[in-house]
Amino acid sequence: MASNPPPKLQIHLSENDRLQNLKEIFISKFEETPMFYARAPGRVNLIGEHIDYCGYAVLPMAIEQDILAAVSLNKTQTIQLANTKPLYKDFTGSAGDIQIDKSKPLWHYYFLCGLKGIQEHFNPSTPAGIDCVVDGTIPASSGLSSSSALVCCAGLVTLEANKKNLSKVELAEICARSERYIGTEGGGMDQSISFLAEQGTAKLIEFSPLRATDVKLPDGAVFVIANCCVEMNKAATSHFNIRVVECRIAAKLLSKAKGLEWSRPLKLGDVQTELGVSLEEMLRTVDEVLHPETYSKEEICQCLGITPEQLGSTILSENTKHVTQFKLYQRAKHVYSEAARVLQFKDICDQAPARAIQQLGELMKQSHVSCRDLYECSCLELDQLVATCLESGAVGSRLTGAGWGGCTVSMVPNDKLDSFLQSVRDSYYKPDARRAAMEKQSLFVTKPGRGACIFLEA
Ligand code: ADP
Ligand code: NG1
Repeated sequence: MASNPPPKLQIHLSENDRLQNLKEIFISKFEETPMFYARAPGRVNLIGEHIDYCGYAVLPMAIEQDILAAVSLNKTQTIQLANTKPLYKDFTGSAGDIQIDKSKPLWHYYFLCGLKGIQEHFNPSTPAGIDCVVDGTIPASSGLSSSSALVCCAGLVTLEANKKNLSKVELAEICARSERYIGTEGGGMDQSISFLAEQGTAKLIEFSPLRATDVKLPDGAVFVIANCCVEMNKAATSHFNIRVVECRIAAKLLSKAKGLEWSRPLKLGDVQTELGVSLEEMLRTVDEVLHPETYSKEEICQCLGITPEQLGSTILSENTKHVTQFKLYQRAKHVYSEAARVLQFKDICDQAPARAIQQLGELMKQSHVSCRDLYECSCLELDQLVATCLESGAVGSRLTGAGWGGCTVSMVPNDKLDSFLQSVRDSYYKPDARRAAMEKQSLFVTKPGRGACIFLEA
């Protein structure tokens, strides 16, 4: 399945109000009919946070909310982008000269990331000119991967516009790499699930090589997403890349202490693989090698026997060069324990014991505590919302996605769903006018949705 290209589905537009509406906007903008439509979904990560870029498996599912694009080709090799939301301004540029400015994450740069990734893969002598209107329903900067859905949609648009073929796995890998043009050093979970998702099942996503395995979620409970209503744009801040860098440094220190070759690019997952030990053993190694106090740049340089200039040029990224203190012990502890929780979550889903729902809920709770205390990627509002969800009847609740704002995901027994929703509304949304105004699109039940596809008008 995964080696197949994304499906091309014939669709009657009269049966789909959103596509019909997008078609009309496209016609009023470009005075012609779209040739095709592309769709890429957002995702909710059920467990496995901030470990994809360390090489560890994660467990997301696609959501119904997506990025949808109406597309036609032009003969002038121009990229013309418009958006149904006035917040996102029109863009025009040359298909032969793609520029992405890392210092300013404007929306069209995300589109250009996907486009550039596909162009670089095929290196066409005359890249297709593309006219495109984008319509998105994923709350932005909220941990549901609106940015990656946009990058994946743009990648798919560019593939189809240039009449090329790639498998879902190849597309996911290209889009994961090319989203990094925006400046964030993400791991690939979001692009992988956007292409590899299948309706009705969550997926265990593993890397190197990229593969997705079905995870059947237990009957008897549903997953509810709740947005804490604090936005956090990854590319506009350095929070995300600081964590990536802390993990990178921790991997080097652990490798060096264990006598491994540490000077090449290394992930925390590589250290475990090379040592050939269990995750539990890695947690003991962290206790043995790293200290909980923060590390200064000087201490890191001393441990590795490198100069501050070498640290800056080979380990730190552009927007982390200013950082002076690094927490390595806490970050490594989170990564290895979270990686173990993902595997336990999958095992429980596979074996479906009598108390599966309670056991999964417990793992979700532990994951949130680890994100909050060890990885420090939560915020007061997320913690408050997780507590509210648990008090309202969820068996498990945690932040989802990058964090520092955005959404929680909670596991709620079917028979408690109505009272849960009412209680979260009353406690978290209604008392605050801004939250109350956002409640409708902020609190919803979600089911595993399907992956990216092309629509053609029947
Ligand atoms: P997320 O966690 O949702 O991926 P990011 O902060 O990484 O959040 O990316 C959000 C950015 O993605 C927005 O600031 C915007 O530039 C882009 N984006 C999201 N949704 C849309 C949309 N519907 N149309 C255009 N751009 C969008
Ligand atoms: P979101 O939630 O989309 O910002 C980010 C990374 C993921 C992963 C999660 C944390 C990107 C594009 N996405 O997701 O790879 O590391 O944070 O688990 O950087």
